[in-house]
Amino acid sequence: MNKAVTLKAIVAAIASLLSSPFLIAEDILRWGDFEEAVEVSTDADRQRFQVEGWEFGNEPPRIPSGWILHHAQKGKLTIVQDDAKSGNVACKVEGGGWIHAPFPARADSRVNISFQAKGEGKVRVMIFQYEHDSSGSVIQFLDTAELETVQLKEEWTEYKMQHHFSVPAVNQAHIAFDVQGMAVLDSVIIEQAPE
Ligand SMILES: [Ca+2]
Repeated sequence: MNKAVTLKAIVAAIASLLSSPFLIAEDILRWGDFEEAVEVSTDADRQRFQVEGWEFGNEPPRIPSGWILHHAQKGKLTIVQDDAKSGNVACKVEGGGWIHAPFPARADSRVNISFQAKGEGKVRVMIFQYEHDSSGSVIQFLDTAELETVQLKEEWTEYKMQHHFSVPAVNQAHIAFDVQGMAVLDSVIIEQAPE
């Protein structure tokens, strides 16, 4: 083979590898370690973050940055400092609450999901799926994907699951936890699975 052609092919191959967003598994959920929080001390804060009806175990009340407390499935949320799996804090949810957090999705791709949890009862893991327009507004709510319901243990346990985005219109998703009992959650990681 012509040397110049070979070199050109190698350069092209390297360039295409470097431009691939899936070359290195990257956590696409920004807030899975619960390390940052915002205060929701006033009625105005609670309205702004749509957490009316939720109870809080911290004083002043705080919610983990990047996470949404479900507007209808309310419970009690506490940022716990004495028992974290990663960093300094973890997130305790009880009283029937659901929490969810957004991450980008691509139709026909797969994501690997892992998280650490401990507590009593069960956690049902779901993926809310959406089609967004280019400004980030919801065009349509797509089917919610049920992943697994895991039984919680007293000690920290890592749970792993995978999701395939089979709905063609999907371009945004939320990982959602329906806590049936009491769960302390930490180290939620979502990575694009290799093609
Ligand atoms: Ca943490």
